Amino acid sequence: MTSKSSRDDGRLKIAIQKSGRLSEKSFALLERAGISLQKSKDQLLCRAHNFPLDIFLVRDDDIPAFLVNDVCQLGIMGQNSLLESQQLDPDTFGGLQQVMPLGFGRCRLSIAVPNDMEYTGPDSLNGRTIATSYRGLLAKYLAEYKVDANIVTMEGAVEVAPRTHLADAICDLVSTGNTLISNGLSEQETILKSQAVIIKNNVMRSDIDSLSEKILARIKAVLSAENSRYIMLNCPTEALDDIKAILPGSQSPTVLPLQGRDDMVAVHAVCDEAVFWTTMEDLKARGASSILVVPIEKMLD
Ligand code: PRT
Ligand code: ZN
Repeated sequence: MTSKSSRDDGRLKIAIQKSGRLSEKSFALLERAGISLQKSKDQLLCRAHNFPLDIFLVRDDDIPAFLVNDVCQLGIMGQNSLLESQQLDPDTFGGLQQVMPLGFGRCRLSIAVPNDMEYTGPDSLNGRTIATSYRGLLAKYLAEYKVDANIVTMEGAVEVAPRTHLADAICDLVSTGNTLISNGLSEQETILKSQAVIIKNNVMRSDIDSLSEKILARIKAVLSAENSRYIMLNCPTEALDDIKAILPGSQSPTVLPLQGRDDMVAVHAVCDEAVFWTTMEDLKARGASSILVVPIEKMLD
């Protein structure tokens, strides 16, 4: 009897965070890309019904290892975690590629110090102890600025380290900044800006690679539709050039005649940027009327 191992079953495997800040948005993105999943967060594996694809639900820190061992071929994780793995172990993880930023999970890796500590620049950290879960990225930053500081590695609750005298300063992820404020810390240096990304294994079997390309194209389409708007308006023919010039991020708009009106046309355009009220007011001031801005559900170039 021949049985294919799960690695060779011809299905693409994507690793996403099982539970945490990136988990729901990762699921939602795959669903918007037309993948129908049976959600069962207790399991390690989740099969897609309508695409040869399995989702592995794992801890975010384990995603790079799932990829380099070819258990999974794509992963969704924070750039911060990927870059930290690559910094700590370039031989193992250096070949993983970031293929697409996803626009969620935005945060920054920052150095913060107690409000009452005098801080004039990275030099102020000389001889100090800094607590962090990002030893690799912090050490790289300190080396770049020629700062000689001690690093204490902590897995969590980094923000309490100065209060408990475990460290003088911290280096941690920040999004709203509320955690720093409520712990009497002030943000001083941003080491890295991060968001969720799709990562890819550098070597992939060709049949799996074509599945991966198909999913990546769908995800790209979802993201560009999300950021785009379809705009429709009527305007005097003579104002057309003016109107086209201020349509935000649109390529060539479609211009249609308006029945019974020689002096007016309808303009339809896909704008790949936000359309603000101020833009609509500018369009109106240049003679546009009946301006409609609608979201786009799907878009495939
Ligand atoms: O269990 P597992 O290991 O999978 O999860 P985890 O606990 O390691 O990760 P999780 O879910 O906390 O974060 C996953 C990813 O979300 C991170 O690697 C980042 O890419 C991204 N992300 C975005 C954040 C934040 N924003 C964030 N604010 N990760 C953590 N934080 C923490 C930060 O460490 C600090 O404790 O939130 C606190 C600060 O938040 P603010 O809003 O008060 O500034
Ligand atoms: Zn983690």
